[in-house]
Parts: sequence; C-alpha cells; structure tokens
Amino acid sequence: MTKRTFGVIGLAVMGENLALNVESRGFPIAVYNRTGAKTEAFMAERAEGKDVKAAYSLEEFVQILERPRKILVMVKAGKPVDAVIQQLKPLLAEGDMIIDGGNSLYDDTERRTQELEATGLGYVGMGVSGGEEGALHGPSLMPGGTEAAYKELEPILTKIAAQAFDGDGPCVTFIGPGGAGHYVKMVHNGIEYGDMQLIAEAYDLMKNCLGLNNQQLHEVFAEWNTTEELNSFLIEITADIFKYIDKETNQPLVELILDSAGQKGTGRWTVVSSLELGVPIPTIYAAVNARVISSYKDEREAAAKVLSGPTPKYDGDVKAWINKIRDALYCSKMCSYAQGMALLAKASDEFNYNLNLAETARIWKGGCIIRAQFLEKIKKAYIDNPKLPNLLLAPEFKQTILDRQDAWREVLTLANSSGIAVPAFSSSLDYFDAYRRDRLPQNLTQAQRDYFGAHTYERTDKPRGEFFHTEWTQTDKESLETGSTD
Ligand code: NBP
Repeated sequence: MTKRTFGVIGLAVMGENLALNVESRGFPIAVYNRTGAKTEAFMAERAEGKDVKAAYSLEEFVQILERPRKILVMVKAGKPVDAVIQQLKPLLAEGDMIIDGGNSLYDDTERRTQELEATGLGYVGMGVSGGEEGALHGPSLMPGGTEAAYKELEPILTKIAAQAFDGDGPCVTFIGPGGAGHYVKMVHNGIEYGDMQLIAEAYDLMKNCLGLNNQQLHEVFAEWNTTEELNSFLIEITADIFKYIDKETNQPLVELILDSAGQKGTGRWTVVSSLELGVPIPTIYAAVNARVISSYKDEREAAAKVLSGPTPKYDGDVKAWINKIRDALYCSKMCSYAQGMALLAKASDEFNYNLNLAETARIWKGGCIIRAQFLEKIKKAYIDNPKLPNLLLAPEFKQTILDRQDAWREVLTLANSSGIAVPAFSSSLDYFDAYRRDRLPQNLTQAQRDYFGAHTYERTDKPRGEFFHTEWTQTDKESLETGSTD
C-alpha cells in the first residue's frame, strides 16, 4: 500500500467532512477515531469506494502516513486535544506536524505550539469556518503556528479551502505565529455573533413593530441579499428560514423554535480578550448578552406577566421604515466589524502576530459563516492603509455611515418608544457617537477618581503626561475666593 499523504483524527461532523474534502482533491488519506465503531461506520458508508485507509490504533495510524506526517486533529476542543497530542507525541518524528482544526482557545494553542516546536515537531492551530457544508466543499481556513509546517501544508490547504468571490484566491493564508490562527477564528466568531444579533433585531422590529408576516420577511431579506452592502450568507439563510414550513404542523418552523439561544464560548472568549486588551467591542458584547438573557426563558415568561411596556407602533409608510431598518442594520454592521478589526489590530501588536488585516478580510470572502460582499470593501480599506486606526475612518465607510445615520437614529427611537430591545443596534450607535466625539464626559470621571482615590488627572491646558492632584474638599470660602466653579 502507498503511504497516506494526510491523516485525520476525529470522525465527528467536522472531521468526517474535512477528511472527505481532502480525499476528493486527490490526496490519499488515513483516518482514526478513538471509538473504533465510528471509524467502521464511516468506512462502510461515506468512505466507501474512496481512497481512505482506516487505522484502529494510533500506532497503526502513524505507520501508514508518509513523512513528514501531516495530521489533522478534529476532536472536541480543550482536554481532548491535549490528550490526543500527548498520545501522538512519542509516535512522531522530527518535522512531522499536527494541525488542530477545532475551536481551541488561542492561549492553549500558544502553549501547545511552544511545546511541540521545542521537540522539533510542527504545530498549526487552524481556525475552520463554514460548518458541515463548508468542511466538505470548501471552508475558510485560518492557520497559525509553525510557519514551516504551514508551507508544507499549503498545497493541500489551498486545494480544500473555499474560493473567495471575484476570483480572489483560496480562502486560506498563513495568519501568524503561535495562537494567531485560533485568535482570528475566535474574533471571526465574535463578529458572527454580532451579525446574527443585528439580523435578529431587524427581524424583531419588522415583525413586532411593522407587523410583517413570514412571507413578507422572506421577501425583505431576499431583497436585501441582492444589495451590495448586505449580500451575505447570513442574510441569504435568513431569507430561506422564513419560508420553511414545518411538515408536522404546517406552520412556519421559525415560529415554533424556542427563543433561547445557545453558545459554545467563542463569543464570550472574544469579549474576555477585548476586556484584557482594552479594546471596546460593545456590539459583540451586546450580542453575547442577548443570547444569555434569551436563555432566561422561564424568568422572562414570569416577568412578562408583571412588567409591562409600550405597545409597539409606527407612523408612516412601511416600505420607508423597512429601508430605514436596512440602513440601521448596515451602519450597525459597520460598527461591529470596526470593533472586531480593531481588536485584531491590538492583538496583533500585543502578541506579535503581525496580522495582515486585508488578507484576513480576503479569506473571509468565501467558505465561512460571515462571508459577504461587504468584506471586499474592508479588504480594500486595509490595502489602502494597513495601519488604519478604525474602519469607520476609511473612505469606503465614512460617507455611508454619515449619509445613513439619520435613519439609524430614527430606528432606535422607534425601537425605544415601542419597547423593543435592540441592544446591538444601540451599542453600535453608542460606539459611533463615542468614537466620533472629541470631548466625552470622562473629565468628570477623572475628577471623581481623583477626589476619592487621589488617582490624579491630566489637564487640557497643560502638556499630556503631566499629572495633577487636587484636594477637592474646598470650604465655601476658598471656592468663592478663587472664583472656581469647576
Ligand atoms: P465534537 O466537538 O463533537 O468532538 C467529537 C470528537 O472528539 C469525536 O471524534 C470524539 O471521539 C473525539 N474525542 C473526544 Br469528545 N474526547 C476525545 C479524547 N479524549 N481523545 C480522542 N478523541 C476524543 O466534533 P465536531 O463537531 O466535529 O467538532 C470538532 C471541532 O471543530 C471542535 O473543536 C468544534 O468546536 C470545531 N468546529 C465545529 C464546527 C461545527 O459546525 N460543528 C464548526 C467549526 C469548528 P469519540 O467518537 O471516540 O467520542
């Protein structure tokens, strides 16, 4: 038997589909799963007739792989990844490489990369986005870690990845050292949370304020999907969802789904990292919180009986309001991406990832959950200025947001007066208003900090870097003598 070019460990949803994707591009593969019965089922069904060789022990698995070995680990993130690495390590030889394609925390990937590189092995922590379909037909891949290992893997990864639209190449690039790949995947997921929550808020307003039915909602989202600004995978599937009829009840399925959202942690990790790095990402945080509060289903049902609010209502033309909601969605989306990209830029500096943000936007143009036409504009903005401090300052975005902010503000007024929570729309507008103002009320915050904790402050009439402290408890007489009112 010829040795296998590529090995996959873990035959759950993602492992199975990625294995078949690699095999379909002409690479002989080997597979292994901890529970042998799963491997047997895979071999008997989906791998039937394909160039796949199963192994039932890790020893056998490494034996049938050509050197340097290229092993993709697709097991549950966390301890299982460490367990697999520890079992594999003694069986591997210098130059062999392990790729972790799961949603691992970037810190873990950093640690594992250092540990394996120290033993002469290559380690690639690779974010994979696109779900089951993407894994099989072409995901967006975000590999980081050992660059030499990436170079060895590149011919395979560029073949299995999705293609970016407009012939913009395969959706894969070397992201950076250590945990860079998983960091970028984490922020991708944070942005995905933001996008999904913004769409949910637009839906809530159109359904519960404007009174649109599912057919109308389908038409609105289908129409938005034809526009340059909103054309995207998430808008497309949203349009589909509204027309899906449940066979059992003959009702739209979306109406029968419990309004309690799950999460697996990548959104929360994004928020934790943003707090650690001091980068505001309020829209993404709002999206994580919206899922959390949705999960308080029983409490909300009880509260709904005793805490009333206004009855949703609107004045004027429905079509005009739909267009305003579309503008609010787009402006909010720009703010959400501005936050996510700013977080990447800061992480790049802090962790020496040396991220190329234009390339990051390019590899999200296909395969992944946030794929969208709008990413081309983001890519261009960072090509024009790789050190752009904030996406909102890019010419591609600045004018659009200025032109549409009136509609955005009107939509928030409508939501507030109707009692409909729009945390991601609101957080985005607050972000915009805080970012664009040269004077914020934190002069008062600084005064308070100095008052109770002698934390000192800088003055607007003195050079930056000079710090002052005041004994704030003046007597009334002193205050009058100096004429001080501030
Ligand atoms: P799961 O996350 O459900 O993991 C199941 C796999 O992990 C099985 O093969 C299982 O083997 C193996 N495993 C476990 Br659990 N503990 C193990 C251990 N101690 N040693 C060896 N193997 C162990 O699979 P998935 O949904 O395919 O996801 C894989 C990774 O990809 C995850 O990190 C996930 O977050 C990420 N991801 C998933 C998606 C998605 O859409 N599902 C998308 C993008 C990324 P067993 O059969 O013996 O129990």
